[in-house]
Amino acid sequence: MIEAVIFDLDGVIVDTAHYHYIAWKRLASEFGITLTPAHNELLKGVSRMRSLEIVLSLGNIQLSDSEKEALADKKNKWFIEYIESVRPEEIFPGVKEMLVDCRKKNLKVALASSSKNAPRVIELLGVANLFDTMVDGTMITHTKPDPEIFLLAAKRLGVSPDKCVVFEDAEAGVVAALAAGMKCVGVGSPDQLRRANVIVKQTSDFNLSNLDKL
Ligand code: B16
Ligand code: MG
Repeated sequence: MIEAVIFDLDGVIVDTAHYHYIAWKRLASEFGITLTPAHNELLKGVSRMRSLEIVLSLGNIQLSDSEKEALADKKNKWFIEYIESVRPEEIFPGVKEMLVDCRKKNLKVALASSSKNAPRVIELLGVANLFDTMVDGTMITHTKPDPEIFLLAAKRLGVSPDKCVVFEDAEAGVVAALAAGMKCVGVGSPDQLRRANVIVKQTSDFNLSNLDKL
């Protein structure tokens, strides 16, 4: 029996990927690199520093650790500016209702986002009260595809990993969920998510009555 549902943030609850994309694109352009939506897929779910390394590798650019830190900070400042415009209406259709439904079904609910900015985004969306616990990028050592973030979420909920289902839009996240011994609902395109137990186009397309069939 499934006892807990763990939601990724970016791409599952809200499209912050768009804000990450425009911030990385702005940074990439300073190095003469044209970032495309296909490149952006590689940045989803992975840490800020790993994302920067991927962007720099597109231009074969090698920098020192301190230079990379400065660039990651610069991108993050732009990202923080962009997300301040996030409004509650930006939550994906049906997701707030789904979170409420989880509560009604006595399921525990967690957020597990690699983003260090996740608490601010959740606050701007006005749904913090619908989560039993939130785990973000500041609380972990190894980011997705490592299972650490999901295992920590399960631990904080007091639920064993095999009784958790993860909603994920990124390949790295699907790999992390399965490595944690959890079931995974992939949100988005089958191209990136084929390892998930089931794939839906958008989060609310999944019917919570089917949780135990995964
Ligand atoms: P930050 P998620 C992830 O969020 C994003 O998908 C990924 O693109 C980003 O690099 C990562 O958070 C770190 O974000 O720079 O804000 O700490 O999908 O795990 O909710
Ligand atoms: Mg995501």
